Amino acid sequence: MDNEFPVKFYEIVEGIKDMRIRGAGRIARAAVNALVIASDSIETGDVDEYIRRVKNAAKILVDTRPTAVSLPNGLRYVLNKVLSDYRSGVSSVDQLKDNLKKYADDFIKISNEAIKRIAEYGAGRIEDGDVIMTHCNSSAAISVIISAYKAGKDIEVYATETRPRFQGRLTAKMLSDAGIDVTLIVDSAVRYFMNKVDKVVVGADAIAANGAVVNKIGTSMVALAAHEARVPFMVAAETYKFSPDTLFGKLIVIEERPYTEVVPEKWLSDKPKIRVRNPAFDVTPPEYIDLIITEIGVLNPAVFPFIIRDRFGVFYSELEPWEDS
Ligand code: RI2
Repeated sequence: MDNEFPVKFYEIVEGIKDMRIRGAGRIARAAVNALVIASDSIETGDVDEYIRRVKNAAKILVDTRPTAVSLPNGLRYVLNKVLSDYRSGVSSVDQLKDNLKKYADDFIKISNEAIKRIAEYGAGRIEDGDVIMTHCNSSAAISVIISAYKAGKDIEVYATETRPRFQGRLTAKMLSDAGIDVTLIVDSAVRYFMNKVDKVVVGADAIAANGAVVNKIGTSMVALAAHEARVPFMVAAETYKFSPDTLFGKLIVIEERPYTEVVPEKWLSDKPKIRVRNPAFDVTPPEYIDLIITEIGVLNPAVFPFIIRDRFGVFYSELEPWEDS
């Protein structure tokens, strides 16, 4: 590993890669924070040099995990604004550093505020007495469930354990710490329990231009079981989970993680005919999704991309600000 940036920067990079820092929203905030650390460490009075090195830091961060679009979107938010300042003639490195820090703070604030709004809007869709199923560990989905509970609704949750990394245990702990009754189930018990469930709420790592949701592996099976049982399936996601690249025909890359997360290396070592695959995410088609709960409102998946495009505007030239133009 090179040492162009401070140790703390690389700790965040490695933390995102090996999932000590995980959850799409948290990854984005951590990456933006790491960009500030890198920016502050650049010792030069030459703005061109500064911009080149900040872009390099963003490139290192964007390569850590390929699927959660919140990560590039957070970096895009900050970097595009800094590049715009640079192009419009800001010629002091210190000024650009200050601006970058401010834009990063803005993004983190937007991100935290979004979760509060989602919690508020989503809780409105949960009724007293509801049994809710969730998959993996999404701060957006959990905020909806806890907010409904705090509003006085008597609810109960089924949480899948979420193989192979068992993020469901985190979810069960977080919800039970909030006072909610939780049943932890193996992923393959989803259909078995679906007839006891009133609503499913999950998070998202990315939402495509057709309204399809990319989330933790197994989500599409939960959606299928919910669809069959006529159980409403809701996704809680900040608008920066929308993948602008998909508007321009690009596909969301599904991360495939090491097989050692599934079986021990030793177990596989004497079985040459066995291959273990470990995709971290899958795609749930919009037909199986009833609602997407965002900070700008509760949306039907079909209209989601249009609203996002109209509201925020997406320009092809701004998609990869870390690349040299
Ligand atoms: P929030 C997670 O990915 C899960 O797939 C979760 O549903 C999604 O991010 C959204 O999480 P991973 O980092 O942003 O565990 O809602 O692979 O917290």
